[in-house]
Amino acid sequence: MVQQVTPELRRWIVAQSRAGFTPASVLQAMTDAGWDETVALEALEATLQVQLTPQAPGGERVHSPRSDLAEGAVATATSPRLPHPDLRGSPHRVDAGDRIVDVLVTLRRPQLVVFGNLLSAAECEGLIDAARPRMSRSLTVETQTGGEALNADRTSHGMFFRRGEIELVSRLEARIARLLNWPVSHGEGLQVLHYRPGAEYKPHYDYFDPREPGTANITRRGGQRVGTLVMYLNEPERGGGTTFPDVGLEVLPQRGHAVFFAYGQPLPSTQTLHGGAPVLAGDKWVATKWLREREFT
Ligand code: PD2
Ligand code: ZN
Repeated sequence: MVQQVTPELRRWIVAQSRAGFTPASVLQAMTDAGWDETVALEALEATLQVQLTPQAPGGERVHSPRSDLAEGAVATATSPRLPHPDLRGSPHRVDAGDRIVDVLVTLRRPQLVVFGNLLSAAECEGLIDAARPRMSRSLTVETQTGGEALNADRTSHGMFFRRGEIELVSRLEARIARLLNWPVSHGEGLQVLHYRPGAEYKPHYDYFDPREPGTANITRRGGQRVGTLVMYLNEPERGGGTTFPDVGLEVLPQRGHAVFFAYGQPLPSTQTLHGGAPVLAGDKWVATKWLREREFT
């Protein structure tokens, strides 16, 4: 369903809040009325300038606002289109064009899927071999300035392939585009990261913070990031999981597997805070594909 936050909806949210209903109960009324939870949260956060986390299923509700969301307000509602695998009918495997990929775990919030066998062992080796001679200490995008800088929170080494730079990269980009229903043109170049023992990537969001002065410049090319695919190219002996602290999830690296998550808005309510836990033994190689709203040139 296409859902869009209308002025009528905003007025309704403000009225419910003035009537003394808690944001959590207003959220519940909106989801009861058929609103997508992500869209409802974003509308609430934007209208009331609060930050919310959704109630756990079965969570207690003290009292409810009137569920009189104007039909007119609901009818034009839209959620932004996001990269996503087609999981209608709960398939265990999905067709990614040149490869059948396993669906291992799905989560609604954050919107997340763990895939198995997205890459073959030979493809993982091929990416590491092609990346190895070009590795240097990872930089992070500085949203203060729009530039890049060394960051103590990120102790991996990395490099970027240009889109389509080698046949292997093109093949993987086409597979990812088909899997996530998002055009190759909307993806950044593939990044390869190498973590040695002790290296980590502290929890962060992959979207660019709209409040930072450098963000307007960064998003001129392709708009915001809306999704991340982290592909595991090897398996460290211990540690090195990708963690999602808001939901207590850790995805452990296995060669050829991947974790994908999407974020419709650059907001913490997407619960996409994530990090790379310290590698305790062995080393860890990943390839990350970031997806943008629009064509990334
Ligand atoms: O290597 C990871 O597990 C990891 C964790 C958090 C990678 C990224 N973020 C990233 O590339 O954005
Ligand atoms: Zn990240």
